[in-house]
Amino acid sequence: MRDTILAKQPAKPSAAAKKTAKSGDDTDFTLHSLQEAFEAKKRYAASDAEMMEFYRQMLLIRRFEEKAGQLYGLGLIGGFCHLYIGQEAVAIGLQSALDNERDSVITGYRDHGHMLAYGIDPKVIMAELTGREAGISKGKGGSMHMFSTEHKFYGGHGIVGAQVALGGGLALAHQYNGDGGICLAYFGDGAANQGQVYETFNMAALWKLPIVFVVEDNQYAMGTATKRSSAETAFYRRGTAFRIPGMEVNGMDVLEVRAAAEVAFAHVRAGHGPVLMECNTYRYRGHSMSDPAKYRTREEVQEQRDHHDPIEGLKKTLIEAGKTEDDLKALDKAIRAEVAQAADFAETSPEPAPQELYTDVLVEEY
Ligand SMILES: Cc1ncc(C[n+]2csc(CCOP(=O)(O)OP(=O)(O)O)c2C)c(N)n1
Ligand SMILES: [Mg+2]
Repeated sequence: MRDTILAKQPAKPSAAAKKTAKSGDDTDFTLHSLQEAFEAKKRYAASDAEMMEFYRQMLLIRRFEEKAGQLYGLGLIGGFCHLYIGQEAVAIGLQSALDNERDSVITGYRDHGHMLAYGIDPKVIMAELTGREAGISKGKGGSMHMFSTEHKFYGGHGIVGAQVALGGGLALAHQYNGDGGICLAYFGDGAANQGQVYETFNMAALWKLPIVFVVEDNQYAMGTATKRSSAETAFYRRGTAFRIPGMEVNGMDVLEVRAAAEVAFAHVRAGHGPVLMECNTYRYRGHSMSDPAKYRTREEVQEQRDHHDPIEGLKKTLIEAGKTEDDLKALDKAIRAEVAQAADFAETSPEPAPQELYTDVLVEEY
């Protein structure tokens, strides 16, 4: 994956270096411990029903985001709008392995896909995008600031990297309350260069917090390619100094992401502390709806669509497993109808009353 996008630096120690290191003093032992378990069984052995469900969920994100792009173009969505198209396998692969009763999720502003992956109703997400009262944040958060504490989804954050430190806090709450939950904290390759990320790594490792840090390396931070901004582009290595095991995952393959999730979550649930997972992925659209993406070629994007698309990839596996083009077309039709309904709901719902401006601003009781 990495070679096909942008050349990254050599990541792994040479075989010779590995050979001479004794397990006791091999400083990279911790780093690679989970990767080896994951590579032993790199693709999750999904049942046909599970595969269909992954396909449905990824397609729902794709169609939802396409519709959001259209509504933005029509002026129905204000402010910023960052689409998740291309990255669907990351959220679905990981969140399908969560225990929704106990676990929490936090991410940045590219959040619609994560909410859909969590099973949150597309209608209330779309209504939030269009700033309506029925939106999940009562129409006051918009694309970047959506929350559902009911679903243990803690945003939706516009400050790059802030969700990592907040995720550390969520993990501390899981540990303190002994509720058995883990936190999944997503952030981008650009956010990975933020100082607070490393402060959080340190405390999370020291206190063995139940958290999986997920770097969604979509190759760009706004218009800046990772190799132009990052001294170490193998992001899974970034926890080494804190003895956090790293995992390097093809984020365009939902079954691979799911297999990695199983290994990481088991480690964290067993009380061994955090894991840092790098998912290599690609965003097809610009950084936000206002970005014409002139910093990369059309061919580069097309190459990803043609050869690495997560939905097309799973479609191939499904067809090999006996599904027909017609089965998948019927599913697409149903999803398009669901998304169209969400858009109608969002366009026709009332806006919040003016007095809503003064609610949910300050916490009055603790
Ligand atoms: C603290 C802070 N600095 C800068 C910005 C402006 N900004 C918004 S998104 C972004 C790029 C982040 O890229 P990345 O972490 O790779 O996430 P992606 O957008 O690719 O999902 C920047 C610099 C911000 N919102 N917050
Ligand atoms: Mg990025």
